[in-house]
Amino acid sequence: MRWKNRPPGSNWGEFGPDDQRGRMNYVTREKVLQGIAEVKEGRSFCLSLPLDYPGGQVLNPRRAPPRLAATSREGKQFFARPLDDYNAQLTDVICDDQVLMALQYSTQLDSFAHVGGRFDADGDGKAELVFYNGFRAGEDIVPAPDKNSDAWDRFEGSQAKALGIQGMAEHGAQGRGVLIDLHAHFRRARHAVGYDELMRILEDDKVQVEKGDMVCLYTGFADVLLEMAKKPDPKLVNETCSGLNGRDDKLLEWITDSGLACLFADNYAVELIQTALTDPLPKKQPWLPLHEHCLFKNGIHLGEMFYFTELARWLREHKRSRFLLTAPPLRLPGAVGSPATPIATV
Ligand code: UVW
Repeated sequence: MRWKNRPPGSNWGEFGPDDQRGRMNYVTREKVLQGIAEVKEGRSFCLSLPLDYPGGQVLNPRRAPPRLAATSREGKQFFARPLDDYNAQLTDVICDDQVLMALQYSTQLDSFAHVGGRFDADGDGKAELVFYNGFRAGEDIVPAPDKNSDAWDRFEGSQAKALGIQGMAEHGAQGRGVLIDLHAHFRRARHAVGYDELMRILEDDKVQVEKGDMVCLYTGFADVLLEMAKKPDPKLVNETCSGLNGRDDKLLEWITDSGLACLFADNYAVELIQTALTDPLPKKQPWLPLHEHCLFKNGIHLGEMFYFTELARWLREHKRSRFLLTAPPLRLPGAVGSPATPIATV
């Protein structure tokens, strides 16, 4: 066993001592069939923003937008390159390119390596840096050596040897999606939605969440980003739209008890971030309590900055909330997060 103590409110060990799939284990063949049973019209919706949104680095100063560049060979750019440059008999014209981008810049999925906690898992009286199911920082989630330069690759070589995002890709990340339309209730008010309000919304909108469902929250935040056309207003992004209240223990308990498999939103962090990183705090606590509950304690993948607008409108018009959801990340070994272009099919 990797741990003697598990954090309160966690499910470590539920799927075995070495499990790295978490609640995706609930997305079984039966759940895929339930998702497929929701396909009645053959209509699909792209649930991704253009991956060069939000624009700039206002939302997160660590995460830079994508930079595209052509590949090259022998000093020649391989973009609109006619191959008769190499062989007079060849008629092909070739483009290919590469990208430099933060993997969690835009529409994205978080692996369980994204957020861990300082917790005494081995029972020696000292808290260590651990992740879901007791995987360790330093051994399993390994920072890069420091090259001491100002270049983008200063910390090249960081690696999630365990819990990387490729596990979700290997699962397939397909099942039954359920959309909860927070925007219909709160419009663009900045509001941290707690358990009582969420239960009222589920009842009013006749939405049922069952074990193994992939739950999606439409808040309208991605619409605000699109309207700002890649020049996000730093004040507005912190003053608009709803998110879950990660400090509401009843809400966290519901996430556990509902059996939901993963939680995706069109806002920045699924939960509403309630304090700045450096705000003084009265006691030790997580900065991102819903991330802690989902990624660290219970193996529930999060997805952020999805694009749900057209799907949400269609579902409301057709008095539906369920659909087939296909939301794989990149199968990129060792990565913590991944851009995504998920699809809903109704
Ligand atoms: C942060 O670091 C705020 O993470 P996320 O993008 O998952 O909200």
